[in-house]
Amino acid sequence: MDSVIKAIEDAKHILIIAHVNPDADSLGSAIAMYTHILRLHKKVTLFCKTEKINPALRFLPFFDKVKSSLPKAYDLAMSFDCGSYRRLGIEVNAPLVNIDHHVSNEKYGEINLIDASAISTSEVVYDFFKKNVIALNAKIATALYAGLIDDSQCFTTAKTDQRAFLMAADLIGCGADNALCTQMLFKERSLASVRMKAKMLSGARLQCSGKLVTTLVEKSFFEESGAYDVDCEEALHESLELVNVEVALMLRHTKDGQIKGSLRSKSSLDMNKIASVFGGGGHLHSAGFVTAGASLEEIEKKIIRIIKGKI
Ligand SMILES: [Mn+2]
Repeated sequence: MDSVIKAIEDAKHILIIAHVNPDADSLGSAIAMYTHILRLHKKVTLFCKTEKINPALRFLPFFDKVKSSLPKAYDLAMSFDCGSYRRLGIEVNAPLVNIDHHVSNEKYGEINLIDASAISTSEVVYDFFKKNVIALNAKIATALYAGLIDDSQCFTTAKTDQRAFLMAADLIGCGADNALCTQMLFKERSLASVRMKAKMLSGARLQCSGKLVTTLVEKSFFEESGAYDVDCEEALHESLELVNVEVALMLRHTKDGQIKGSLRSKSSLDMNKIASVFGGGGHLHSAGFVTAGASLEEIEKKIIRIIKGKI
């Protein structure tokens, strides 16, 4: 029997974990599994450490069931889209099933279901459901589809392949709501996020003969715009679309006084490798890290030094 199926079968109370500051892939994948476990009439808790989750994700089924406090007891935990143990935001006190697609995954689970070739964690969950002949209802399909279009940026990233489209077609057939997902993830934005984007893009700088674009997000940007952390993503993606740009770097302050770096590329330069210099990781074209003890400008300079001559 599949080891994950057996772990679920043996458990009495399962803790489903999305990573801190969840995106549609992490929360969508977690919700798909949560929905499946509900059907088994097992006790299950949907958990995310972040109290204020990006409201754009409120369309996901069971969004109102996400808890930011832990249950007293659980005997199995499952994490989704968490490349490192730190991303869970908690210490887990039970056997852990780690389901992910980051090439940098630290394999911190008792069971690790990791497919770095998958475009999204929701594809890993989808494959798991298919392999074990688990039926997809409309709620599961919508949650998985949200992860797929978010991580593939609506089928535009380099990793988008036949598998992605076949999965999409099947999910739509199972009742995934494409109009709702695309509306909420790509066509609806707050004024605060637009203001944040304006600040970020007006300060963007070209380096390395115009092949690297860097964006520094000052603390004041958040206070002045009222934007969420996740609202920085769009400007990062758009900066990568600039002509001749091959790598986009965004550096921003986190609430706990650290600096978060996000790297995106359309070249073959390995972003996961660069992020690992700062203790982070991710994928070939997309990676991130959290660091401390230096200014935004100092980290920017260090990355320029690493990248110079390579793109
Ligand atoms: Mn993902």
